[in-house]
Amino acid sequence: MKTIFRLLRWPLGQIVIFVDWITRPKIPVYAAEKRDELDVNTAKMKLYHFKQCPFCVKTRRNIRRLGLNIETRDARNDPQWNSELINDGGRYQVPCLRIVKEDGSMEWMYGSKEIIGYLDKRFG
Ligand SMILES: N[C@@H](CCC(=O)N[C@@H](CS)C(=O)NCC(=O)O)C(=O)O
Repeated sequence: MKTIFRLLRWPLGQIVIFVDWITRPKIPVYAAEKRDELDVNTAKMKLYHFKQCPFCVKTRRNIRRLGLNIETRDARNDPQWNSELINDGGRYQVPCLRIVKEDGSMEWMYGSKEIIGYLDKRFG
């Protein structure tokens, strides 16, 4: 059973990516001033993710819908992001949003629901 799931995981993940691609939300266009303000704020955020993870797809779609530029970091394939997520974040789970706060401290926010709720509240 485990082997079947492993074999199906990749094609299913590709289907998720394809469906996401054909139904992508439109990126809103902001006035230059608002765009700059958003970019300054989101420069302090990084999204640790897996390309095929459905929770990450959901989170990335929300980021796109809000028109945010948040750097994504592939925590499955890139050893640096993988190790940062585990050692600094504390858990090997994606999506995870790393936020640099006003005082310079770092928050590692786990869970698609929490991340989407936070971004909606802050930028929606
Ligand atoms: N409740 C979490 C679930 C996240 C989750 O299950 N992520 C999976 C990938 S789809 C994960 O991080 N798995 C770790 C692993 O593969 O070891 C959310 O909504 O973000």
